[in-house]
Amino acid sequence: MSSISNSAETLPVIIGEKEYFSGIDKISYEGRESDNPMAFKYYDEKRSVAGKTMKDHFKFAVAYWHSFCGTGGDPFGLPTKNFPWLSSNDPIQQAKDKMDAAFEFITKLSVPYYCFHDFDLIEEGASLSESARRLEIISDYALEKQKMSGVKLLWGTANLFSNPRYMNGAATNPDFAVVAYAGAQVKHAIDITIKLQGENYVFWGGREGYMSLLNTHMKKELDHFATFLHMVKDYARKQGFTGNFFIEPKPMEPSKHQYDFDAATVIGFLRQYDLMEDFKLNLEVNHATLAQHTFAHELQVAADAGLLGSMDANRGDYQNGWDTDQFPNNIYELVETLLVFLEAGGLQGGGVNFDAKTRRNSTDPDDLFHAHIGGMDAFARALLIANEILENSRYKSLRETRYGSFADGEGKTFEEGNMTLETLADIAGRNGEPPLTSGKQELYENLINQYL
Ligand code: XLS
Ligand code: NI
Ligand code: NI
Repeated sequence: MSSISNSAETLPVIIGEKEYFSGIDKISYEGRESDNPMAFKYYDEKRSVAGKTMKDHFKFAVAYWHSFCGTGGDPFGLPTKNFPWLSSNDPIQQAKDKMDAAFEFITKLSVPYYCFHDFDLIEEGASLSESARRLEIISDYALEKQKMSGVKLLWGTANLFSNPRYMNGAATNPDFAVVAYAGAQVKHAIDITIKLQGENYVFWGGREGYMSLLNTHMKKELDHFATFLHMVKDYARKQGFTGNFFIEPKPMEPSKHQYDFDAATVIGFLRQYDLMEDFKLNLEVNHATLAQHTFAHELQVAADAGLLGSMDANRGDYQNGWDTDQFPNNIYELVETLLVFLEAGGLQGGGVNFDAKTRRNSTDPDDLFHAHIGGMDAFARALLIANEILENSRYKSLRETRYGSFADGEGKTFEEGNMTLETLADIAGRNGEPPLTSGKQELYENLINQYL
C-alpha cells in the first residue's frame, strides 16, 4: 500500500493488494471547458465561496452501503453488479477486499469523508460476540486505511432494519428482548465510531414505526424510543464522544408509517423528550419528497430550529413514489436548497453524504465515478449560483421589503409581543380594508433562472 501523507491538500491514492478501478487516476478539477469525463468541471475543492472552500462547505462523503455493497438486486431480478471485492467466501477477507476497494475509490475521487452502517463493513456474525469480533478486526483495518489516506469518518450508524429480528422495530419493538439486542448492537456501533474518530452518529429508523396501528401502542413505542436514545447518548458521552447525534427523518418505507416522519415531527419529538442539546437532523432529499415536502422546506425547518446538522444527497423520480436514491443533477432545485444552506450558515457538524446509488443497469466500475463526479459538480455549480444570487441580486432585499411593515412602528411592537388583541383590532378599525399586495412568486423564480 502507498505511503502515509497527512497533508490536507494532496491526499494520496490508496491501493490495496489489487487495483479495483484500474485505468482511473485521481480525479481533479479541470474546469467546465474540459471534455474529460473523469474530471470535475465545477468542484474545485480549494475554491473559496462565501468565505469557505468548497471542500469545507460540503464535506462530501461516500456512502459505503450503496457504493460497495449494493449489487443491484431488486424484487424482480437478481443482482447485476459483480463487484470483484465481494468474491471471497471468507467474511473477514471479503470485508478487507471491500475496504480496499472503498478506499481506492474514495481516494481516487478525492472525497474527504465516508459513512457506514456497522454491517456494511463486514457481514454480521451468528452471535453478538462473533459480530463484535468481526467489527473489531475490520475497524482496526479501517483505522489503518484512514491514517494512510487522511480520509475521515463523517458518521457511523447501526443497521437496525435488515435482520429479521427487527421486523417489528428495534428500539420500538414490542418485545424487550429485541430492544436489548438493538442496544447491544448500537453500543458496538458507537464504540467503532469513536475508535475511528467519527464526527457524528446517525439514527435512521426504518422499522421504528408501524405497519398497522391496530396492533401498535404508539405512545409506549415513542417513550421507549426516547429512553433508548437517552441511554445511547449517555453511554457515548461517557466514552468521550463529543460529536453530534443526528436523526434522519423519513415518513415511510420500509414501515407504513415511520415515527421520524419529517423535520418538524422529529423536532417536536426531540423537544418533548429533552434531546435538543445533543441531537440534530440529517436530512435526505428523497425522504423530503416522500413526505410531500421540498428538500428546501426540510432544510428551512431544521435551520430555523438551529438543528441543520447534515444531509444525505440524492433525488427521487417524479414519476415514481418511492426512495429511488438517484444521484443529484437538478441544478434549479439544488440552487433552492443551497440558498437555504448558505443563509443558515451551512451545516452544523455534518456534511453532504451521497446516499445514492447508480442504476441497476449501470454495471461498469467507472459508472460509480460518473455518478459521484456528477453529484459533486451539481452541488458545486449550484453553490456558485446561490452565492451570486445572495450577493448580487435583489433576492434578499425583495424578501425584506415584503415584511417591511414589521420593521418599525406598530408592526414592530406586535412582532416583539407587546400588543394586546384590543389594540390590534383598533389598528384594523383605523386602517380599514388592507390593500392586496402581490407575492411576486414568478419574479423570485426568474431570479434563479437568470443566475443559472
Ligand atoms: C434509507 C436511509 C438510510 C440512512 C442510513 O432510506 O436513507 O440509508 O441514511 O441508515
Ligand atoms: Ni439516508
Ligand atoms: Ni433514504
